[in-house]
Amino acid sequence: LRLLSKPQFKRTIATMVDLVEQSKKLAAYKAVDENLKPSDKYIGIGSGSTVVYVAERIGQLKRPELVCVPTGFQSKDLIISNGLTLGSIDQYCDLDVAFDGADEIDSQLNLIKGGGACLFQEKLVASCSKKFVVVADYRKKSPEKLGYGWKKGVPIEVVPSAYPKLLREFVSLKGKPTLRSGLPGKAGPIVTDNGNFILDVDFGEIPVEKVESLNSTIKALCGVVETGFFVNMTSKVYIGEENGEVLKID
Ligand code: ABF
Repeated sequence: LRLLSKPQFKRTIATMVDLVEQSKKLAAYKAVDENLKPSDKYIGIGSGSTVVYVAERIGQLKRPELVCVPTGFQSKDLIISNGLTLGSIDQYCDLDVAFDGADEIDSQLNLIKGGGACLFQEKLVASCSKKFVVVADYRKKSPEKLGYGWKKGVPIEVVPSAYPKLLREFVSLKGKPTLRSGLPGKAGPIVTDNGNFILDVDFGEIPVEKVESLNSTIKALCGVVETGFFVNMTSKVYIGEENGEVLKID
């Protein structure tokens, strides 16, 4: 890229961005077309930029009987702006299918999620759903190991008063924890929809076979609300590839 002139560089970056967007859209549309059944009524809608295309596709289907349950503020907006009917997880805790994005996906369909700080509600919605369908672009594949991909570390939602104690415990577990800071111009840590903090803990590369036990160890610590590991929850993954194809894994 460094050998390119400025206009060539700009064009190359624009093409890369287009490619990523195109792959997200293809994955999301295919996931909806193959998984939203005529009998389905209650749908979970996740967060992030790939799920934008899920909501767009569901909106195009003109199915007024569908009730869509969001995983946070952004997905609530998405549901409304696509003309879909909004529900909430405490009203509808038996969902037919839920669609969501991911930060990393391994070969066993374990995920790291939580880059957008909505991991608790995302896990709640996924665990209330008969089918959990993940949509992503090709950059999210981490077949053999998690924790070293697109974003570094594992997001963990914690109760604010417990975070100093948890910082120490994550260091004992050989992690490097960072308290996620607020939005630019906003001092202090980010606060989740549930009033909690997020610790991003870098455990280095986590081999697929160790994900489940590390997740259990973290979940057992007092003060941890949820981890960004999604283990044994995913029914299917749709990945938009660079060549325009969609890889389906189930
Ligand atoms: C949510 O959005 C998060 O759990 C995950 O961090 C992120 C994926 O977003 P995108 O589709 O923009 O990559 O699903």
